[in-house]
Amino acid sequence: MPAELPTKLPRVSRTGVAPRSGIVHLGLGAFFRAHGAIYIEEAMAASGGDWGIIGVSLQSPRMRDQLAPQDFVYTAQELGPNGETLRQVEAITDVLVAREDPQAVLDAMASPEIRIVSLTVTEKGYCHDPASGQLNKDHPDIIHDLDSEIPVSSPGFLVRALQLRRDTGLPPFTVLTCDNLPENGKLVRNIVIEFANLIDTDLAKWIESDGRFPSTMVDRIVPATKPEDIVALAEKTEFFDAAPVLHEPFRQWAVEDDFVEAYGAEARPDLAAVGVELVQDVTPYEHMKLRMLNGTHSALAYLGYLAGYETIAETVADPVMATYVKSLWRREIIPSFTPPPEVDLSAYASALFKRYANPSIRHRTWQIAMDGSQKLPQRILGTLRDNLDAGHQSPGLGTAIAAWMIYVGGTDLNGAPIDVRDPLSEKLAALSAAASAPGEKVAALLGVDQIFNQDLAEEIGLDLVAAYILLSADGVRTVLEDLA
Ligand code: CS2
Repeated sequence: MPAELPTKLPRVSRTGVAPRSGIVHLGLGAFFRAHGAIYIEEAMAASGGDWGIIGVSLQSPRMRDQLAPQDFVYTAQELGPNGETLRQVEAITDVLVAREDPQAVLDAMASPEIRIVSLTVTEKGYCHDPASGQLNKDHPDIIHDLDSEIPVSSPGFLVRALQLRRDTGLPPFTVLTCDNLPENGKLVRNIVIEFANLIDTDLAKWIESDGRFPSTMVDRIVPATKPEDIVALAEKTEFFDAAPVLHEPFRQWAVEDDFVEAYGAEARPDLAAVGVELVQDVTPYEHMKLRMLNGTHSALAYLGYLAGYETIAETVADPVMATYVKSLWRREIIPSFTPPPEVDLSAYASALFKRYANPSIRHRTWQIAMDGSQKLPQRILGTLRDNLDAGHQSPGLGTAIAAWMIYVGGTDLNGAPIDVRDPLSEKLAALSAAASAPGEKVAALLGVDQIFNQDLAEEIGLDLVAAYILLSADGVRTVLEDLA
């Protein structure tokens, strides 16, 4: 039974004057509202500046409908292991719904006061091929957008809005991607320039010379808000907030300090004043975070789900799973990359374990398991590749991939159906179903070249078949115990 929302209580409301907008944010989900929006609000409080945020939902009107009646303010509930704190976030000034009114979104992005367009559109929102990083020109939204001035995809919105700015003599905005992708700035830059080249080569040249696409590493665990959370918060505050966010205390944001020069000191909020690490090169931070956090998150999501655990905290409360994830860090992930300067990776791993174990954060394995086809390359396959090149095996990561293969087959180890959410879910399920023996299933899934580099697929195939068979026959815990 879904919890009944306390709609009769007074709504949360704005306490001050709304800031003037300087940012358009594409993909206004819980993560950005619990991370970037809070940093930006704090930066405005510390050093001023007009950095209010116009949020854009690309598809659904839900966020706008929830936030508009409360003047776009919402509560951020920080859940520590021993207690919680509440704050009201007032940095969002408006929410637009691209599907309903794409022109309003373009107009906002092309207006002179906007100097940054930030994004959390998830991995699949870039419409690229995860294995190669290139724009996927066969993507239906890209086919549509190349042919129409009114876009539906995020690359389409970025390019068409930049085109409008160029045509009106404005400098470009800085594109600030906040998705968990490796070298995310470079990736979105390539995608935008590739797209622009297909519609207007002069535009592509202008973006290449004047556009700025800093890479970023973002980190904060933000589980999806559930109806029960909304009810519990209302009982505490006696106000109704239709869209609160729940998050852990930890946060980190490393950003390359490379914003559009034409705006001078007005090019970005004073992020350094609020603890954002402004760096020359974010790559080592991204490696660390994507491999150590997101890589193990995905491994625990598939294995934890198949072992019957609902959340990450429940998963790592099982000593077998705890030993598994600690040994993944020590034996397979830490040796695979060069850390950022002065970072102790063992300490980072211990801190991650405590974050996972925080029982107040109910982060579902099923939520993290979503979109695995878009996540595996940067979270797990790169680590595997580097280990193979260094002559090391990665049995723990191999077992995680085998678990993903069972998961996307759509049936758990007890024969129950799994609600698989992934842009390739139909294809993956069909490939798995068409093969009968485990060896054929593994081979068919490894053949999906949007995910797997085929040289790598060949090298890891036999180990994956063994892991797939063992997981299916003995179950997750026995296999992980034997790995220890
Ligand atoms: C998670 C991330 O859902 C997922 O795939 O791994 O959202 C993770 O919680 C964040 O990247 C933490 O910063």
